[in-house]
Amino acid sequence: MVQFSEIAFQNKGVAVSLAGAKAYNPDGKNPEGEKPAMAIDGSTKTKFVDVNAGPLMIELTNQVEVDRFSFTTANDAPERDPVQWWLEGSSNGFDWVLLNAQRVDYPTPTGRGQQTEWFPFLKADFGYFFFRFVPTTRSANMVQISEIAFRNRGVQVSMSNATATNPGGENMIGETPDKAIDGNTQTKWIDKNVEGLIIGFVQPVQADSFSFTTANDFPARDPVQWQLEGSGTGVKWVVLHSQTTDYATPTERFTQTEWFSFAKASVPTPAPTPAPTPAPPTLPPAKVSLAVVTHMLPEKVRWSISVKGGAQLCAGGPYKQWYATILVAEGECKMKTGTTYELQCMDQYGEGWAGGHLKINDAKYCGDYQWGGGKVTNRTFVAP
Ligand SMILES: [Ca+2]
Ligand SMILES: [Ca+2]
Repeated sequence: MVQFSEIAFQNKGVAVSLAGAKAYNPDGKNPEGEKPAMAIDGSTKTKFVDVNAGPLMIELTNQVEVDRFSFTTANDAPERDPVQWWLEGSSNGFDWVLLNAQRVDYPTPTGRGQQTEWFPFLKADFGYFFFRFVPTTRSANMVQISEIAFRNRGVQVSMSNATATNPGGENMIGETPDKAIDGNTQTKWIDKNVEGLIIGFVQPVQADSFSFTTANDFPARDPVQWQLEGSGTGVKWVVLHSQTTDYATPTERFTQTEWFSFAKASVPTPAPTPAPTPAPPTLPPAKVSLAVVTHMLPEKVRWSISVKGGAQLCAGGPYKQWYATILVAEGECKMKTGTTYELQCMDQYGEGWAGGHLKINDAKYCGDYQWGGGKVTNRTFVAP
C-alpha cells in the first residue's frame, strides 16, 4: 500500500500549476475519498492511497517545463510512504522519459504532513540504470561467462552496488547471475535457456564499452554473438553494441575479451581521467534479521525472498503458532549489502496476514495488506 498527501513540481524554482490537471492510477485500488485526485488538490489534509502500490499518472492541461519534484507525507502510517520510485515524463502518454529514480530506500520524513526535499531531474545524458547482455553461443544449448564488466573513458565501472538477474533463465546450482559480477573469474553464470543477463545499478551509470571473461570449461558455451543493451527503467532498451557474426571469443579459459565500444551518437569530451578505483571483488554479506510475527491464522501465510527478477533465496511458512515471533535463522537467507531483493507475501484465505507481518530488520512488510484469496503481493527492499 502506498500513500502521500501531495505531489508537486517546480521549474527553475517556480511552482508548476496543476490547475485543471487530472490524476489517474491505472490498475490501482483506492479507498473511498482517497482517490488519485487527492494527490494534486493542494491540500495536505487529503491523501492518495493505492492498495496495489501502482503508478500515479498526472495529465496536465498543457505542455510544461519541469525540473524537479517533491511529495508530502500523509496523515498516518509512515510504512506506506514512498521510499523508492521512478518518475517519468511524456508529451504524448506513450513515450516516457525517465526523470528521477530512487533505487535505494530514501529517508522519507516520518513526520506526518511533511514535504520532502526537491528531487532534481536527471540530465538527458545520465546514462543507464540497467544493461542487458543477450548472447548466442557456439552450441546454443547453454551460455556461460565468468565475468561481465563495463568501462567509461578507460575507468572500469564499479559493480559494488550492482545486481544481476536473469529473467526466464535456468541456472545451475551456485552458477547464478550474481556470479557474473562478483569480481571472481573462478565463479561463473550459467543459463540453460540462453536468456539475457541484466545488470542493474542504484545510480545511473555512464559506460562506453563492455567486456566479458570466459569461464573454466566448455568453450561451446561461450557467447560468440550478442546484443548489449541499455535502459533507464528496465522496460525499454536501446542497443549499445551488436555482434551479428561469430566473434573469435578466446578458447582459452578464464580469459577476458577485448573491450567492445558502444555505438554512440556523441561521445562527451573527455575530462581529466581520475585514477581508476578498482571494484571491490565481492559484495559484503548483509546483516539482515528476519522474523515472522504471527497473529491469527498463521497457517495461511507464506513468504519468499528472491533477488529482484531472479532466483529465489529463501522462503517460509505456513506456520502453526498463533501470536508468536518466529525468527528465521541467519544462515537461511544470505543477502548481500546494497542488493535489491523482492519479497513475496502470500495469502491463502484472502485476509492478508490477519494482523501478522514479516520483519526485515526494523521494517515491517506483508502486514499492511488486505487482498483477495490466494493472492501474492510483491515488495522490494535493499539489503543494508
Ligand atoms: Ca491532497
Ligand atoms: Ca565470477
